[in-house]
Amino acid sequence: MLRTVAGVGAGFALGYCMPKLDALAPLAEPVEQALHKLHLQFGPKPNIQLTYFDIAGVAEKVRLTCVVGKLPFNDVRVSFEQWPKLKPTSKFGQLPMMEVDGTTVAQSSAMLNYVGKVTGMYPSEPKKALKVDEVIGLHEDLWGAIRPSILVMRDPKLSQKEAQRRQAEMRKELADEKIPAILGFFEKMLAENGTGFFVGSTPTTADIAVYTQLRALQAGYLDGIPKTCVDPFPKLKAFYNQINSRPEVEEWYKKKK
Ligand SMILES: N[C@@H](CCC(=O)N[C@@H](CS)C(=O)NCC(=O)O)C(=O)O
Repeated sequence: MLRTVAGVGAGFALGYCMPKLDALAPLAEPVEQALHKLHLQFGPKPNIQLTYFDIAGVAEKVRLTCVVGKLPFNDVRVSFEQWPKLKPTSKFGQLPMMEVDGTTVAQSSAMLNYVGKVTGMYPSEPKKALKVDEVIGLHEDLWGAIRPSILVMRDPKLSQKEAQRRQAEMRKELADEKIPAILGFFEKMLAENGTGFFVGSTPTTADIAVYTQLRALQAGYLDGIPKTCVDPFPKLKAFYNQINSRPEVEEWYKKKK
């Protein structure tokens, strides 16, 4: 009986408060960011070591979230020559690996979520987090589309010439269809959000993941993918330029690859 009364009371209180909480929603983001900044500045910081090859690859989104979110980390780079010795000691036989206060984890997406939460760049509000995850899922689809065109060159069953022929064929389809289709979806999302960021009005892990991807696409090291592939998407290009010209990002790329 008491439980029923308490349940009805709580339900009523929630029903009464919710519309008012909704009205407070615009304040939530800046307040949350400010609290995170204070916590990062004065609270205990996790001790993070991120180990990866000396390339951008799948770890760059994690590194750059730490950089933009001002979360110190130990940036360990392993050469391809060192790797065969290290591989048997790694968690899943792959890099990156991240050590957080003595605990080692693998999987760059888990690392990105973690540093996003610590820096406040992964929203705690579930609907915003859902949007961030949606963008990150699309960026993973784009990598998934590109990956076979990289792996084909390592297929032991193919001659060098045949691998090159297949890669060129895949890259043409990527450049003409798959990449513009996904970049078009990104463009539409930016237009819908209207702040220059993918979600909310401050950088999230989604922005950083897409930025590092656009950076790789425009670097020109994927044969057959034109460096200009982002140019037909003005909002995406402006988004890229805006992240690219943040002082901490410029500083980072002055020092790193
Ligand atoms: N899903 C993993 C993929 C990790 C992965 O593919 N790592 C590659 C480099 S990007 C690797 O360690 N390759 C060396 C090997 O497998 O021996 C992640 O995102 O962390």
